[in-house]
Amino acid sequence: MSRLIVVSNRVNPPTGKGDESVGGLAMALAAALREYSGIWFGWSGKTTTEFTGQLNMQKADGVTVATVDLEEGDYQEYYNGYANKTLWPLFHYRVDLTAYDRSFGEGYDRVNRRFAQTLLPLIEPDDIIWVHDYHLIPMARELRRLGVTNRIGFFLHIPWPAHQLVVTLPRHRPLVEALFHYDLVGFQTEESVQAFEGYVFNEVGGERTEDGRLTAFGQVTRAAAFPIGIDAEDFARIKESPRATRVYDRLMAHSVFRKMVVGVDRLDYSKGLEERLIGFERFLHDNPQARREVMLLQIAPISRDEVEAYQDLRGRLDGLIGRINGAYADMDYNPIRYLNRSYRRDELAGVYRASKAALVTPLRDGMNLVAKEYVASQTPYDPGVLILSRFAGAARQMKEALIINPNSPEEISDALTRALNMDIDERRRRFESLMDNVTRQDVTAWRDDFVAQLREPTPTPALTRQD
Ligand code: GDG
Repeated sequence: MSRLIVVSNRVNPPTGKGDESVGGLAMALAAALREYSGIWFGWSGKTTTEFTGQLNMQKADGVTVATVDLEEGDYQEYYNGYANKTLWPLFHYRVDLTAYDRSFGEGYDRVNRRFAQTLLPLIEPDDIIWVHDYHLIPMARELRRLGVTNRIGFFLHIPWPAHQLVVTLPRHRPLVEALFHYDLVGFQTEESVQAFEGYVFNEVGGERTEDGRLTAFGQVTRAAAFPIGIDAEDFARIKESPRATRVYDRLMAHSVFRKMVVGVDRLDYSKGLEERLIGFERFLHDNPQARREVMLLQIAPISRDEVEAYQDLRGRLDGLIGRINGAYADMDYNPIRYLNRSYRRDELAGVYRASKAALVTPLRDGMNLVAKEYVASQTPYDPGVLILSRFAGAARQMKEALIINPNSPEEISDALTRALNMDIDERRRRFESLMDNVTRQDVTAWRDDFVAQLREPTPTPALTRQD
């Protein structure tokens, strides 16, 4: 069987069994690499004064990891710059936060070229290569320039935005053209596939081939939706773990007379944290009886704090939470508990289980795995209720959640009222349907589906999968 090479900006394989600090996606990719005896290649997370292209090879828990250091300027232009100040905001519909700086684009192309050159000696003729996310869109083009003819696939973890947003990028054509060097381009949702096709058909006169592929720029590729999932089996294990149970017991002991609502998000403006807090404030305002009874536990580990927009958001959240707590707290009650730190996955499982409802309210999100983790942590005899933004990719699959528009404080407030008063039969019915989706479309199914389709020598028509 051919080997798999996974390429992603950051490489963080688990250090051994039971490593609960690593995310589910990293665990799943590591498992795939063990199965296909492959390599995981990416940036080491370190910077040096000058790029050397020196490969660091390590074997960690059965996975071969190959990393390379970046130059400080690369880090600023490629990572902090084009990836996090240009593509991330734009692809999340935040044109107002998007930096259109030419040097960022140059740094982005340069780093992709450097990654391709560094990876080249490791590639064997039968390997299949799977590139991840918006940091590395030009990777296949750079590899092709170096003569690589292997099958190369790409998966975008964030949304693909509407045509009119893409064209605000000064060099949007080469970016989209770069995707046509892949054999397979995967998106989270059918909506993203359609947005991508909309650009291809309307902006550059591309067409659909008879076998369902796309042709443009004199090239052919295939685009399809592969909704990502969580490692449901692993979550079933960790939610029963002693640490999860300890956290659950501790929270329950403190909330005998209180109902806890949970939010877990990287501190990112795409996650709708301010809108969520304003919605919660509205809920407290509209429901005097809920004051002292309902509290929001918001876990928000700090993310990308070298980028100004993230520092600004943090400041605004501090102010907002201070205001709400100041208005509604009592001597023995605080409506919002706000934690800027991260927790282990088993601890999160305990937190999710102790929460009567989860607020997952991104303004835009490729998928959102927290929504799925919350469901996976519930028990059938007393499941909590998921409140989910219609703008998360997950909303396409998780139709039995309470779907809301996060821009509306009233909708958030009403959904909370409904969730906290929902009878057990309705909660069970919704939970069973959601859980069925979380277990069936898990991360293993996602990964195997993508890899199988990438391996296929003759393409089949793009799949339409919504459920
Ligand atoms: C991108 C896309 C897409 C959070 N806090 C802690 C912690 N987390 C974990 C969660 C979850 C993960 O981080 C976050 O995943 P999301 O999917 O919610 O969001 P992004 O980080 O923005 O991920 C997104 C995803 O890629 C996958 O394709 O779904 O749309 O934006 O697993 O549990 N994990 C730990 N401690 C924390 O405090 N251990």
